[in-house]
Amino acid sequence: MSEAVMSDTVQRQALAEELDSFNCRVAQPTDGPLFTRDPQSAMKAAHWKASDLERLLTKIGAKLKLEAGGQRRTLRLANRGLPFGTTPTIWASIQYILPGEIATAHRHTASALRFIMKGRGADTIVDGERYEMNEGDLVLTPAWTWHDHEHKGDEPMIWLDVLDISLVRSMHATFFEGSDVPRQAVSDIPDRSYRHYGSGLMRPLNDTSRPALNPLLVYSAERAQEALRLAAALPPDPFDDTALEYLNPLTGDSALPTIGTALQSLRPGMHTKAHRHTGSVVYYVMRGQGATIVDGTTFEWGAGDFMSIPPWAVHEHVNRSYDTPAMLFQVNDFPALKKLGLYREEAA
Ligand code: GTQ
Ligand code: FE2
Repeated sequence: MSEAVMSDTVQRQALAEELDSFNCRVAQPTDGPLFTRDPQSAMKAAHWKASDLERLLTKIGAKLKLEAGGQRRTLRLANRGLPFGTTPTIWASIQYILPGEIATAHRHTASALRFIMKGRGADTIVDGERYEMNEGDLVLTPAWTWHDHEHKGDEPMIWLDVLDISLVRSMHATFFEGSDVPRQAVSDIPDRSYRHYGSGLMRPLNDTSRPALNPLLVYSAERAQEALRLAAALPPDPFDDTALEYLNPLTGDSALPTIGTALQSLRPGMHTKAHRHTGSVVYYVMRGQGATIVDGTTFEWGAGDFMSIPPWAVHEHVNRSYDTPAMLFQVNDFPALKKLGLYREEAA
């Protein structure tokens, strides 16, 4: 058969095979476009109701045992549009720990945080510092820090875990190490970071910390909520009302380099303006009653609910109460996007 009568398909196939043998290719008609005009996220907006989560947590508490090797008992907040993760970058899970249990020591390159939802009497050790975990506290386990948790109280305890696992995975930078001992040794000064940096106002003179690593590991509910209360008396931001970000007190950057954390309050009767931005958000409703409208879908929420907002989805928030503020904790991936020059936002 001469070249001239070869079908286009056969020629194309032959070319593809030749290129492939050199680890090269040209665009094929079956390929999707290289670029889209704006982000086309496969992630779907989602809503988890407190009553469902409570029932499911009790169920996994009865059915799943904690074992050595660094396993945790968690309910992962999944997304129907994604093969993995709560958002394209973040895994959020609810950890359920029973009195007397130990979640044994390990470390990983994924950055992590805990936000305490319910209960008291558990503590966590992070690189030798020990912190009691109480409702509303934010505790960090920056990348590659050792951490373990023990529950010494007498009621089940639950907290939100957030890790940038999807981001770290996409960069093929996953490392994990389990410890030989269930719990780490605690250093002579078990709360050094809080004593030095916890005010958020001062730092040690002649500080020798490496500023890229946040030296502060715990943000108490009391101090964070007092800051929010003060800021909530100011005029509202049109899109977020009052939202304060937890920060690294040495650099003024976000508390973790990739994951953003914020406490938000919506004043009574507030209905924010709609906007959209790159980056994904997971919300936990601490108190109040309201609604979030995401790309035309309305999620009616109450205390204990979770919601997730996909990248570039138009969203607005409503406080349904005319006398009580609503308070929400959010995690997002804005710090990662900003560092890469990918953060954008616009009013709807
Ligand atoms: O508590 O260390 O939900 O390593 C997922 C991975 C919790 C933890 C999670 C973890 C942890
Ligand atoms: Fe962990």
